[in-house]
Amino acid sequence: MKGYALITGASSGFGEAIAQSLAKEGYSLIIAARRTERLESLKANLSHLPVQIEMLTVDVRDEQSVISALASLSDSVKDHIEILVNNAGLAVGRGPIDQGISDDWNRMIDTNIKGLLYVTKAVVPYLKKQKNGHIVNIASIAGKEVYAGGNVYCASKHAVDALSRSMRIDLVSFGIKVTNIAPGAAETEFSLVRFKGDQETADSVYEGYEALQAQDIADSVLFAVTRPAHVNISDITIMPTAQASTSILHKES
Ligand code: NDP
Ligand code: 8X3
Repeated sequence: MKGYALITGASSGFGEAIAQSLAKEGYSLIIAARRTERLESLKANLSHLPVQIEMLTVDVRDEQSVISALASLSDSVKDHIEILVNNAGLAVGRGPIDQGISDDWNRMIDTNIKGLLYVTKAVVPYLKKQKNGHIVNIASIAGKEVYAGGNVYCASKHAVDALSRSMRIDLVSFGIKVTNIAPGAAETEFSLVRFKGDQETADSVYEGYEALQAQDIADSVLFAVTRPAHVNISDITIMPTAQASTSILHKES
């Protein structure tokens, strides 16, 4: 019988699709995000599957709240966490460094880097108990390259990339796999969040080409976590066919 997969940012986009795919694969879930009603609806949608689903309403930026959320789970759940998907994250704003807004920078750094660290630190003790613990970090091609106006978001995802490589070293002796997934442009609520609710600008990001969909990322996660015990997929970079790099996106006019 499969254990639990804890997925942060499961209320939307990649996290929601990853949760659906892992539940269909037979994993029980711990789904985490700030929007409880979204988590409730995801849980209801998966109720036909023979898996357990726990919900954690948590802001990953708040370390104490992360610790309390984990503590609220029963031992029978915590002791069977096999997979952690560090997916919660966001970009806020896009523009030159000297016009950056400190609050936007803090939101990205606190969520994408510090939040990932808080959740990882809280969950690793349980993964160590497993023979097949696995951490999947959702980074970005913005963690491999930089692009105009991407400065702090790119820096935060470069940090995720570095943490994936560091975790692999720190956890290798415990048999814990670490997979870094670096998607390119994918159509989720990401751009709506980045452009602070400006739907028109968000929609324009995905016009003129076929963007990745959340399910494409979920398929990558599923592939990584279903390899044999001796195989670790270290890194997956996945882009739309129309994208060659962070800055080169072939759009039909
Ligand atoms: P969405 O905006 O659709 O989803 C983001 C998720 O993160 C939501 O579930 C949100 O939940 C959660 N989240 C954000 N802040 C917090 C927080 N402080 N505490 C807990 N949860 C939080 O975007 P995506 O699905 O596209 O993004 C998922 C990840 O993929 C992010 O790390 C993003 O950087 C990365 N990524 C996205 C790409 C894209 O083009 N879409 C490409 C490459 C990487 P809630 O608001 O309910 O808390
Ligand atoms: C999101 C992809 O290119 O908008 O991580 O930074 S990009």
